[in-house]
Amino acid sequence: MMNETMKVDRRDAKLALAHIYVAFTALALGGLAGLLQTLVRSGKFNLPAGISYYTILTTHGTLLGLVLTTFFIIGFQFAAISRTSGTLSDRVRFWAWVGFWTMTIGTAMTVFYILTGQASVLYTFYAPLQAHAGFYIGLTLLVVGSWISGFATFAHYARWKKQNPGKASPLLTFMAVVNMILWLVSTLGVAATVLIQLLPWSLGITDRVNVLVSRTLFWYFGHPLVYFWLLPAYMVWYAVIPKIIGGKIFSDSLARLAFILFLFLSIPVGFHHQLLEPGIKPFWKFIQVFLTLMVVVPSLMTAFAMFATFEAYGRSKGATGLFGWLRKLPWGDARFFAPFVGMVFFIPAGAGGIINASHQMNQVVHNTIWVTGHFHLTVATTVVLTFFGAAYWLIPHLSGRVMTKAMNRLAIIQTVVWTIGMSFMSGSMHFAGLLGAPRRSAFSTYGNSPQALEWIPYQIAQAVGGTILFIGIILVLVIVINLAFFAPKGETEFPVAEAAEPQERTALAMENWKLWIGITVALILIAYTIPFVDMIQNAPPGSKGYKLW
Ligand code: HAS
Repeated sequence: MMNETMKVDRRDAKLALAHIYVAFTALALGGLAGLLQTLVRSGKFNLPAGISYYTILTTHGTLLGLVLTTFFIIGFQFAAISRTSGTLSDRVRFWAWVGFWTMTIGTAMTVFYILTGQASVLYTFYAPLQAHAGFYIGLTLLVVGSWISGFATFAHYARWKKQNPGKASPLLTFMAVVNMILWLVSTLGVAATVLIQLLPWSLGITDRVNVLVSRTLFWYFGHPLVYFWLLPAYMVWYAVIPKIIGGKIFSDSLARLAFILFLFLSIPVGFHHQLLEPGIKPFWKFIQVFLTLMVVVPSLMTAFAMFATFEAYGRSKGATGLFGWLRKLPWGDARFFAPFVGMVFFIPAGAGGIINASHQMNQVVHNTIWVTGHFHLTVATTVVLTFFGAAYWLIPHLSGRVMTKAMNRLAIIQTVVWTIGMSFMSGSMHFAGLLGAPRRSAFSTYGNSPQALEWIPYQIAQAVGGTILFIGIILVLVIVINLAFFAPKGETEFPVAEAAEPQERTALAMENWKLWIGITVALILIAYTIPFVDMIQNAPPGSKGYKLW
């Protein structure tokens, strides 16, 4: 018989699906913008009707980096906590819907101001570029909505703890809670810069803005943002993939420890995005680079755990030799194949991150399109392919349908198309970046300078890759629409693996939230207090706002 936590309740399913629909709508629009960008940068295409490249670039970054991710993650996490800790209470579900609508209204507002050309400030909205106040208000609503969802998640977790005293929470619930704490603590930075600096400045209440402070507050948020994207992918890798392949979680405690390390180390590292920024003393950059290299450790632990899971499963099926286990993996199952390809891509992607974080090498790549290549491997491949792989069981589970063999085959083709498209696009971005090609810029031959002419073949390769990726987006949308509305009715499993050797006491010790949040705050204070005070005390005159588009 099905236990009450085996299937996500129909009302919770509706909530999760609503988030997922917005996420995939953002993918469709943001993906189209991405295609147009690569075509413009090839130098062979001009946007019609005077549309600015930077409007399209802002649409792309905001819809894919901020909207697709946040909505998919929150929808997935609500489904995961409902599946593993029981149906949401009516009150929690009510607040989750309030969160959803606040986020959706915020998104609609933000997109309106971007598409009407009033906010071409890119997804990082760096001052002194100044957007219409409506853009900042929309973003604020998006963040406030996500906070409401965060508190709804905590309330659900607290109820489970009350009902199960002395027990460790289910792994997926624990992970969702860590991710939402990470999100709450980090979004305080972006909320501060938007509410205290950018919004009054765009409304004309203040005349000038302290650029360094606003960028610092942005990156205080911006780096943990990338782990907010990554951790749900790790949730799938640790807790779902072992079940799909027929194995067990290598170590529940290791998974929990990795998540706690992400909580500690994701936030006090924002300076690695500002290594070339004047106004921050090298000592503080050094401290944050050191912490950045520490935050690599939980990813290395994850790599180890994944290899161990695959190898243990393969050997249990009789595999021999160093890599014999590879042959035992379910290559024909898109729920496994898409995330696995994501993992493989994360090896060069992570290596690229370590290059970026190394202060001297950062001078070579900073503000070049190499960095764009880096994040198309990390978020747009590792994370996104894992989300696609999760959608292949999550959507039919929630919609009460089943994935047909034909759709599974299409999903395998989709993954291959993505692999080819991204190899072209991200690969050539990395190479062009090493030759000095800038990021965040439209096509230009810079007065036919020989150096700029060298970049053009790579830019054409990016357009080829971008076109292939757009085909990949069409394929995934076909699959998603099928799974949500047209696939045959039936039961689809929400796979959750068991741990090889559950260690309840260790797992329980991992829920010492006061201590974990205390360490997180202490590390933030150590890494940020002195340089931040310095930035305010020794601030140059603030900057007026610029609208350069
Ligand atoms: Fe990054 C810039 C450093 C990870 C996203 N990053 C960005 C930006 C984005 C981004 C969006 O230090 C641009 C922001 C902007 O607009 O300016 N990044 C790092 C480091 C890591 C890292 C050290 N980044 C990510 C992840 C992202 C992401 C994850 C999104 C999800 N990044 C930087 C730096 C910059 C930067 C600088 C600023 C550059 C500049 O100058 O502007 C690390 O967390 C990476 C650790 C990862 C690993 C890989 C572990 C491998 C695993 C896979 C195992 C595979 C298996 C399969 C099991 C060490 C877990 C194997 C099977 C086989 C058959 C082989």
